[in-house]
Amino acid sequence: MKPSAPLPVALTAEFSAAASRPAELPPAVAVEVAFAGRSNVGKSTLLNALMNRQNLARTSSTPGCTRTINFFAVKTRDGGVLSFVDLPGYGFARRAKTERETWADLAERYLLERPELALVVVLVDVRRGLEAEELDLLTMIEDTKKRGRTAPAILIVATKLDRLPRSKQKPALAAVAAGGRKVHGVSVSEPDSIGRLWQTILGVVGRPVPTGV
Ligand SMILES: Nc1nc2c(ncn2[C@@H]2O[C@H](COP(=O)(O)OP(=O)(O)OP(=O)(O)O)[C@@H](O)[C@H]2O)c(=O)[nH]1
Ligand SMILES: [Mg+2]
Repeated sequence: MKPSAPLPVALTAEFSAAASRPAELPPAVAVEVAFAGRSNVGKSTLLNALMNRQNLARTSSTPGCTRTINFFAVKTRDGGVLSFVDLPGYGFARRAKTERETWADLAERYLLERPELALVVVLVDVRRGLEAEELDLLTMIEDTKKRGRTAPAILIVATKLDRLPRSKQKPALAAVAAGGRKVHGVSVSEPDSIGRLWQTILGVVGRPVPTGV
């Protein structure tokens, strides 16, 4: 018998704030989990799946959909509270240089300077694997320690598993994991993969409570 899909972990989820420049970043109200990756990799789609909501985060088949940092307040079934943070994608070549610099200014400042940021989920398309941009991003986050701050935990998620035939999924995931990194494979059409990701996120951030801000 096929196991039933896990119960959704998110009890409620709502949009709480958007920032288009560092000065607009809202005060943190809970532990934050950010989703970073190339444009079109599936960040906003994955957030909707985790929050069990169809269209709370805007998605599009055209890269460059999310242009601001968007914050979502999520309550979990066991009483935890956390913020999910949808970052604009990088590597979107059609954008003007000034716009790319604006991304770097906003997203890098957020990723490197946010004390409440506990976990960065780095998304990679399972068919592309980790490329120079992803490796740069991982190094940048890991180097937070060198600047005397606590680095957030990192979790690599390989997206769009369903785009590969089953026989190719394992080798593709192993290629992303080469170098000893732990990788989660997900497909938004596969609720079990979303449930497993939720458990890993909660394993990192614990049962978070509001910061009381
Ligand atoms: N087949 C398949 N398609 C997916 C999956 N996840 C996302 N997509 C598709 O990928 C496209 C991009 O998804 P988004 O969630 O908007 O991507 P994003 O990373 O937020 O993109 P930006 O906001 O531009 O940075 C959409 O057409 C989604 O339907 C998946 O697991 N499987
Ligand atoms: Mg998006």
